[in-house]
Amino acid sequence: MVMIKRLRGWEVPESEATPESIYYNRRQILKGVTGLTIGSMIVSTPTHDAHSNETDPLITGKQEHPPAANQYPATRNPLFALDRPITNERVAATFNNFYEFDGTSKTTIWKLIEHFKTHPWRVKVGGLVKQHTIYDIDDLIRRMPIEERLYRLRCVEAWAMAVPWTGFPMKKLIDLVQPLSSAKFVKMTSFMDPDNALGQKPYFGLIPSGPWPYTESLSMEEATNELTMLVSGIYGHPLLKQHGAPIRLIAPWKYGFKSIKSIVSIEFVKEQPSTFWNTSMPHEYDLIANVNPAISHRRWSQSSERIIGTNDERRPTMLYNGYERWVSHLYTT
Ligand SMILES: Nc1nc2c(c(=O)[nH]1)N[C@H]1C(S)=C(S)[C@@H](COP(=O)(O)O)O[C@H]1N2
Ligand SMILES: [Mo]
Repeated sequence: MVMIKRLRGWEVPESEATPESIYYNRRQILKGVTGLTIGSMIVSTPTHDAHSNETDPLITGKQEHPPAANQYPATRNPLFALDRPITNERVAATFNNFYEFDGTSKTTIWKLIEHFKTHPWRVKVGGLVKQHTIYDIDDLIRRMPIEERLYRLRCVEAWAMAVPWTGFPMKKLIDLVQPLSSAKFVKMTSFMDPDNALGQKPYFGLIPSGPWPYTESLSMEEATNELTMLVSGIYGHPLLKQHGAPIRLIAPWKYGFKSIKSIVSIEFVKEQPSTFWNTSMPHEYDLIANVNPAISHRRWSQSSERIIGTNDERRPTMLYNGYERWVSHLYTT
């Protein structure tokens, strides 16, 4: 049992899950399949124009019916400046964690995602809240003040990127639906579609998966923090499916796994809910999961991070991923 559990892709750090030799072979394979010069793309200095309003036509994953498509690009909020270059869009779009589609590789998601249906899409808001509502995704985004923000994203596996997200503060939705004072946590749930998302089958080969659907949770204080966004776009256009279309969370001071993709339900609850990671691996992924260089993962250090899209540049990990100013008052340690 323990042996089998140790084999699961998400239980090994990225450096072990994707040894360099395999990584470079994959680059060759990608090159063969698409005809792209992926080698130069991966090591190039990012120069992407975040406001191009166009997705690279060679990247699969475009939504067939992107919601509120004419709202892009949105105005960039200058408050959220980066300390590093924006990651090249192709790098970000071809290196993903999305276990619903493949729990063993990050470089296959963009090729497995075409049959994922993101339209029609509704988001149900319920639980301890005055306005129980089912939003059509197009209506929801049009009702909200969308803006662009440059944020760092740090995966618990110690890779990091920095991208322009488009979305709205989660607080705007919370203000609209009016949670009751008894609501202490927000529980978010992703879609369930094992026919198109093969990772949701109970086993990948012999390796058990789940518990599906993917769920995540924030405290009300975290959910209403200025940084917390519901995101519908990236690089100045609607989200690609591999990034969690049509709507996902971004909480940039927490490890990436908290930023749940392709949300179908937002529920206000009294007790802290269980989550995908905390249920499947309680010893390795805690519920809070704030980025912290001083707290090692059980099997690897978190003191530095690898910047994807560079020639393996490493940077020191920052407490709260550099967002201390916004969130340190929420925590005692
Ligand atoms: N539904 C769902 N959301 C998810 C995941 C997932 O597997 N399923 N992976 C998480 C992890 S581990 C990370 S690091 C980020 C990756 O986001 P990206 O692929 O857009 O970079 O998404 C998070 N959200
Ligand atoms: Mo992650």
